[in-house]
Amino acid sequence: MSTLFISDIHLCAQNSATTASFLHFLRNRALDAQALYILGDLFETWIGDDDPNPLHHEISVALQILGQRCIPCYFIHGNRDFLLGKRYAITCGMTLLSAPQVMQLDGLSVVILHGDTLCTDDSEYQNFRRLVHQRWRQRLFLSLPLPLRLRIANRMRAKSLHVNAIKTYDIMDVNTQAVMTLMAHTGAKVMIHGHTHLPAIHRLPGARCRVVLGAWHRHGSVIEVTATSVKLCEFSVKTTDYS
Ligand code: LP5
Ligand code: MN
Repeated sequence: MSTLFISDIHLCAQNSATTASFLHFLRNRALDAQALYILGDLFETWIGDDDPNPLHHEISVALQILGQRCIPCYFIHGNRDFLLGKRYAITCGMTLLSAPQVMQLDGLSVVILHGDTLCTDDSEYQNFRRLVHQRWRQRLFLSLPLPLRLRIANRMRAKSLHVNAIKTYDIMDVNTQAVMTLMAHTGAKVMIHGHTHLPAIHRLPGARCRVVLGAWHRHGSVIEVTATSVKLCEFSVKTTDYS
């Protein structure tokens, strides 16, 4: 039995191939898992649990199947869906976790997080993150009419795409010192995160490693942890054949 980790699926109504692939994953591969951890950016954007988007209902119904099979599902917020709240999590049967979260898997100490907080060289983003994580701003935003919230989110996405095109990859990747500090602080042997869309297994000093999930664009990405291994797997989003 394995514990599965995924992130950065970026579900949205416009990308039906990714939705189909994710539903296939939930109805097949995930049913053999011991637990499923979603490490943020499940959705392209989240503007409130009261958004009547039919995709949200479709995904919650599919996630409920895990609960019915006694497969726990956990969710850590990403930078796109940090407003996903308890109300939606309950309809999915997901447990919301704060990050970073340290867990023991068959005696292996693992720290999990979305990954955006490790990108400390991107000071512009970290400032933006601090602002939008203020509770009062979030409450104010969530009290606005849905069409206005959607317009603001679209403006933010457009601005983000624009500034990301100018930023270097180095700035948008994780900061090595931030990684080492968190590993030392938590005592974890393995770190699992997403966000950077740069799937890889990075060996670190002291027999430790950092495993990075990919985004579900052309390929799906999943990390499987068993009692004996930590594997990063990619599969075609169209056929969902595992490799
Ligand atoms: O998301 P991605 O991969 O493109 O880039 C991220 C960082 N960008 C973001 C912004 C999100 O994409 C926007 C999400 C909208 C969520 C829903 C609305 C919630 C509103 C809540 C209000 C309380 O996270 C990007 C990083 C990149 O990852 C790599 O790490 O670089 O960071 C930025 O783009 C931040 C910019 O550097 C500065 C922020 C510009 C936003 C200005 C907003 C103006 C909108 C005005 C509306 C009135
Ligand atoms: Mn992200």
